[in-house]
Amino acid sequence: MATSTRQTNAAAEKPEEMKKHRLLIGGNWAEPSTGKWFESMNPYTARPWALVPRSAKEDINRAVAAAKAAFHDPAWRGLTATARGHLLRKLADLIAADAERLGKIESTDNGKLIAEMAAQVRYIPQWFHYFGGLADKIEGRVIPIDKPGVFNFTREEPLGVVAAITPWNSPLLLATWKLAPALAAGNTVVWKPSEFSSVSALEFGELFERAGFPPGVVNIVTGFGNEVGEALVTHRDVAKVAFTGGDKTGEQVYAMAARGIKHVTLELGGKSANIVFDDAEVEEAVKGVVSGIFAATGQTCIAGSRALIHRPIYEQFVEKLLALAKTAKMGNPLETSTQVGPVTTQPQYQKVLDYIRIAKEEGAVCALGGGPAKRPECGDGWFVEPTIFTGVKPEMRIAQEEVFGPVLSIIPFEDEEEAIRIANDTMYGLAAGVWTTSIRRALTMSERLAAGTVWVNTYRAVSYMSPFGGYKRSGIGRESGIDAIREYLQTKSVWIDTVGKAPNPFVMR
Ligand code: TXE
Repeated sequence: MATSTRQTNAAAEKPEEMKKHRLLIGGNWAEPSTGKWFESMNPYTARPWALVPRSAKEDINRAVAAAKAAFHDPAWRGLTATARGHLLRKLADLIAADAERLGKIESTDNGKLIAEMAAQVRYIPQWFHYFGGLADKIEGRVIPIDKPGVFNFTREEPLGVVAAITPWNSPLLLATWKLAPALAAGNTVVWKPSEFSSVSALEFGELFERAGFPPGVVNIVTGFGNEVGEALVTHRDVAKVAFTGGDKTGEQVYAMAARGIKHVTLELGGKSANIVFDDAEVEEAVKGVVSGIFAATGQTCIAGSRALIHRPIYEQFVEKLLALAKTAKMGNPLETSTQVGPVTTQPQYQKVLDYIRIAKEEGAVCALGGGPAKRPECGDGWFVEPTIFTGVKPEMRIAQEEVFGPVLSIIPFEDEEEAIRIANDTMYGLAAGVWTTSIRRALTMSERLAAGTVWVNTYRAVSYMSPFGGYKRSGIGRESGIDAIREYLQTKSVWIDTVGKAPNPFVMR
């Protein structure tokens, strides 16, 4: 049962029982050089529940040095690709065995539903199996070179030390999208999880050692973006930055990485349109729109935060949508019956409420919710009522900017042309949904939508097999799928003379 008062809700965690975590550097569990820890908050109780090391540049330096040493160490560099793949698959098995515990930690740390976090952690092993399987299929080519007396071939080589910087919304899943291909390709990693949800990363760290990864291949350093994130991105021995987070931070990370001419992948969120046509299966589309924005409390990069509804079904659709959204059960994310949990962080909670105020000031009509959730089952937690705005104009801030919370903007459209124009008219391009029974429409829309993922008659589906990433300001590069491994490789061209006769040394061969 959900707790019913603020007092009982908070009493779930006792500060004196908080676990004091350590950093993973070079295979050792280390204290931060600062000698300081910070509290990780449970969004449901709004109370601290664990202590996370507050690292500094010195710790990043130690971690990058360990990763660099491991990269060159024969214990890792000398492994056959098959042996490397085997380690990844061993890790996958360990994660599967530990999934329940890790899912519970994630849910406690970021407030997302146990139903979702447990399912995510159970699914994570697939990435390690898939990329583990790819490790020994990274092949170069023999080039039928146009010059006689020369043999030319390519080698696909790892980049070196990869910085993985991850956010708080799906901590282990989003890290996995980076770690699995990075390790399969033979890189080493320094992982900096979000300061708002570091606990699962530190617990996950133990599994690398148990799987048999050599020390230093994966290092985990916790702390704040400006204190350790920047030190990591700008470290001269980091070859690549793989980042998921907000677009403003992504812009800074990109600029910092550019100064060091580093490889970069960025996944930066979006303002995805969920487009419903009058020929859609309406009941399914209603569920799809609800799942697009209220699942995970809207805190997903792919949130369908704009519902574009075809004019002929507009009134009927909005009525059904409101009726379903009203039934959402809020409360303790650790209860399997809960459907909408708290917002993960206090600043994010404030940001969501600010956007609700802005939408009202802009003249949008609040048809549902519109403020903090005061329900008894929400206790002290950072809960926001599932909120739906109608009367939204495409140019309003609420229709252009990423809220990252349970706030939906509904916009009507007249025809396909207008739907495309509105859907594509934001600076983002991560995902889009289309609800229609017309195959022609499904194909046309999927071609014309400027988004890295288009779902037709479904929403929020991802897989280790399918590329994921953004158009426009939603990011650079792709995660998952066979080509993702290329984001962690570089190509070397090797030329071998086969005739043993030096050509004219004063001209290019
Ligand atoms: O993310 P940040 P925040 C969006 C969402 C949210 C907004 C802000 O709209 O409201 O971003 O969230 C690290 N150098 N998304 O502030 O800042 C930071 O420590 C290097 C979308 O939590 O992007 C964390 O590990 N690193 C998103 C990571 O960057 C820095 C998921 C992400 O934090 C840094 C989360 C710096 N200068 C938020 N500053 C998605 N794409 O799914 C911070 N970091």
